[in-house]
Amino acid sequence: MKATLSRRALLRSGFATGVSAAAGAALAQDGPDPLITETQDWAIYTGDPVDATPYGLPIRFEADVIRRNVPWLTADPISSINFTPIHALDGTITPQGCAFERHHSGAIELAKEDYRLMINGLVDTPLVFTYEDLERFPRENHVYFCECAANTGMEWAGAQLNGVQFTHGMIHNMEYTGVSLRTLLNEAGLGAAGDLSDKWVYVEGADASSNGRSIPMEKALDDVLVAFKANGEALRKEHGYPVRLVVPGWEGNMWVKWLRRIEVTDAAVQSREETSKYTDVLADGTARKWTWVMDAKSVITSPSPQQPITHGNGPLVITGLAWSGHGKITRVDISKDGGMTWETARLGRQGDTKALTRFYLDTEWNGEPWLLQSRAMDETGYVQPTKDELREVRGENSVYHNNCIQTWAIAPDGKAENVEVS
Ligand SMILES: Nc1nc2c(c(=O)[nH]1)N[C@H]1C(S)=C(S)[C@@H](COP(=O)(O)O)O[C@H]1N2
Ligand SMILES: [Mo]
Repeated sequence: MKATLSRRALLRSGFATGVSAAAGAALAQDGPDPLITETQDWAIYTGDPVDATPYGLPIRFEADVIRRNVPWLTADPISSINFTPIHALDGTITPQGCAFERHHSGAIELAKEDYRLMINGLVDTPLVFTYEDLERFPRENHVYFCECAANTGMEWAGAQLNGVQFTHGMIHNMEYTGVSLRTLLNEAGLGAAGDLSDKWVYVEGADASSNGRSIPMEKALDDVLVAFKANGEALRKEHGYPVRLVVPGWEGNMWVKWLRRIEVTDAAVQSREETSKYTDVLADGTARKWTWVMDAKSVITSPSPQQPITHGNGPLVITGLAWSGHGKITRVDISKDGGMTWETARLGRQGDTKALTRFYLDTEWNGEPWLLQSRAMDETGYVQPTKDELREVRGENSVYHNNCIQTWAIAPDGKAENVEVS
């Protein structure tokens, strides 16, 4: 009770939220509240014993916070995608259990004992590592976002999917533990490769699709990780157990799961995943390729179509996520009028490089219709483009790399809808 009172006092002074209206209900204002005046079951009976749940799942009241897919999007759930419920999460870390999955031939089950990683090609000594071998190299910890290049890909021609989970949910952000790829390449020795500036590595997975991709040596020796833990625990099967590649800031397709082979080559392999797929068809029909970096992007996660305003007038927290494959997010602006005027949001925490950054705008809503947008800026000075600006450069044939500003129309009843403004 005391906490409620002091919170109200803070709200009244305008100190906590920067706005004057109170978000709480005045005590005793609407008659007695049984949740305050009556002793509840949970205070009378004991709860679950400690051995009831050896590995915990979210409480049943959160059963809605799950990955979802869009059945018509792909022909078969084996080669498909589901989406992170970003509308319902806060902070920046994505729990593995609801982090989006993208498979080209299903999620395979590969035991640590059966795991082998080969490094071959232009190396001094071709090597094969077991899982245990990998654990004996110096380890690093880094938080990075992984965004599928197709995230927001359905929105090019107009507003399509009515939920931020579906428009922007092909993204997750985890703390990875692993060995730098540089360490493993040096273990095999790169002397045989000669001049490294024009060399590549070709990485492939152990699943039927293999999902092979070519990565320039400069990136391979920079910040790429061979990861075996995410958010402190083993990778989940669907994220590549026991080992996946982490390619910070670059399109999710290059983050090869169930990593089985790394070949040092003197040219890109031009595999399926980097020619017929994951290239961007421009207005004149030609295709851009090697569009590896995910440009700065942001989106408001609440309010949003799956997260309408339900609490009536007064204080409102607008929140969302921003990220850039080029480094740190430095600023996020929010517009309530479809991009005519902007307010600068507060960053939940100074952003990590190539990781999700949470932003908040502590504001007030009194039933006005809004056209809500967010616009991210990164440390290179890049500003997230509008949809029209992006279309001018890219045309409407694209699927991948849509990092445009998203608009939610907020109606007087608090509902939100995916719309487009021009
Ligand atoms: N071996 C393998 N690696 C893969 C894929 C795959 O199908 N097989 N899908 C890729 C794609 S397109 C993306 S976007 C990311 C998705 O990673 P996630 O399933 O952990 O979200 O993994 C990539 N790595
Ligand atoms: Mo992807």
